[in-house]
Amino acid sequence: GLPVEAIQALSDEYPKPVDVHFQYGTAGFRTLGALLDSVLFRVGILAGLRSKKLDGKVIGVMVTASHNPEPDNGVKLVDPRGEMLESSWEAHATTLANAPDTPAFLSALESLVKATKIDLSKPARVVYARDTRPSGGALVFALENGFKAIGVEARNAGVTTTPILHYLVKAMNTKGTKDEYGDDSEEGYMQKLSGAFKKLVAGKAPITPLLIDCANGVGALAGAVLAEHLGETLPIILENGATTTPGALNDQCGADFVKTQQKLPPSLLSILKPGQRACSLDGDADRLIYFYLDERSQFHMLDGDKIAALVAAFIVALVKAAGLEGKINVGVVQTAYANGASTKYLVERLPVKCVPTGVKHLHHAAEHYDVGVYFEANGHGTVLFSPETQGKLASYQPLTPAQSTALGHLKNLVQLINQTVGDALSDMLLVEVVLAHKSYSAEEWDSLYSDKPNRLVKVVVRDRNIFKTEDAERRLVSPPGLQAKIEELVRRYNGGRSFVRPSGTEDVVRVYAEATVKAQADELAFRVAGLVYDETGGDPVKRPK
Ligand code: G16
Repeated sequence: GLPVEAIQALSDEYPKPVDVHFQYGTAGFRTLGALLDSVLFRVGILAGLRSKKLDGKVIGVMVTASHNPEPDNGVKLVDPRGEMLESSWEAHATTLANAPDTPAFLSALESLVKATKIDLSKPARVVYARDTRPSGGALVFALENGFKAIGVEARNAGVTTTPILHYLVKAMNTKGTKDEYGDDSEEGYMQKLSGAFKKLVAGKAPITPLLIDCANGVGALAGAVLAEHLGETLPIILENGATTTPGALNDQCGADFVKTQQKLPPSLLSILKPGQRACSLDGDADRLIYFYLDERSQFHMLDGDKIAALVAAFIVALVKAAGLEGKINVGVVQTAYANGASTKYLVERLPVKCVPTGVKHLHHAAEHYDVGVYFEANGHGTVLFSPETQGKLASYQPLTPAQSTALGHLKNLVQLINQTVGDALSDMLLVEVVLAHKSYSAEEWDSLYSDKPNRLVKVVVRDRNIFKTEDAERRLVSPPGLQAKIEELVRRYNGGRSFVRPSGTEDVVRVYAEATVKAQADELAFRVAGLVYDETGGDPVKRPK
């Protein structure tokens, strides 16, 4: 049975805050760090049970709130292959987190063990890490007490990026098998990525320095180690690396700032030179947005859609050059946030699918292709090579030296790309490889297609849960009547498109709008936000900025 006494004694130290409802959503549990102690303790136990359920396979636990403000924090579980927690367990996580007191928590645990038929005599193994948030240390302590309560063999991966934690989970679970993913250490990750990168750019012209905005987060630490491994092959300039300055994380910098504000982080104003390539990471380094200033010092952003277009076209060309056309099919997965111009560019070349926001949706859809390229417009994404595709690449006999070269590149891409989850550092190296192969400047890459002007705003509403969507979040079904009003408005704008969805990570509703002209996109977004506000407004209310 469960170690009831051990759990009881520790659980009483972590009472659930009253009047708070926790939900395991798109990005795990996420809210103010100060509210999360009990959740972390309980997640420690849950992770142990998940591992026992999977016969002692290693489960990952990441403590982060990624792109959200510094006072927020969160926790997400990683399944044995380095992927997001299986969705049926999200509900179990939510149930455990909301048990009002220790007896209720214990009985929820008993039900879980029974319902999912967990053999408690199995071992439990977990690897865990956190980002640089000030609340992280105390939350990890609560997590560790959860491990103690249920008897987990736990490995502390310290302060590191979300994608590195995912890598570690997969590496630990494949260690010593024929599918070994890499050495199960941060050093192993760095060597795998930098080794593949060096092979892929060998013989290409020297690469000019790349500036990285680290969002004052954990990407600065990992970025510094990666820069050392890359040396001269990719000169890196790290900016916004103030990981210990209170309030600095994601503030006026980072991938989410650049994407939503569509402007340069002010801290880079006097640093970035026209023509120079730069990119921003987010708070846990799983998102990536590129940008540059043109000769007139005008800002241009290259978001997740532009990355998908660049990378998908490159892989299609390599597959063809290797003589594998028709044998390996490449497809792309996007969400409703994908810029209309990117979707148009892609559907003319490849199969494209649209799914709801959240990496797990994109990841699963991408698994249906031989090579699945998935990116959210916000810069979160990766490329998946199916096991069959990897088998084909391994056994294929090229007929010409040119085919052999292309095949080699494809095999190295499999090593370079973090296939467990979107990874800003791995994606950055991928972009740099394509640019080096095509001798593209940021400006040339940007010219693949022109983004349609767009605007993203948020509306604080009393209850975001009344907003329900369908058709991959492109249409609202609730509150009733609102969708018709939105469509009525959209029709009045040239090239107009707009949709509304509740955020999965913040207490807000998001409104996205596109139009042929920027001022019209802005106006459409504000008017739709106005509709949302009128429908649901009340206190607490902030007019959208
Ligand atoms: C998380 C998810 C992303 C998703 C984003 C959406 O990002 O991992 O897949 O796009 O949330 O946020 P919202 O639902 O608030 O619009 P991250 O980078 O915060 O982990």
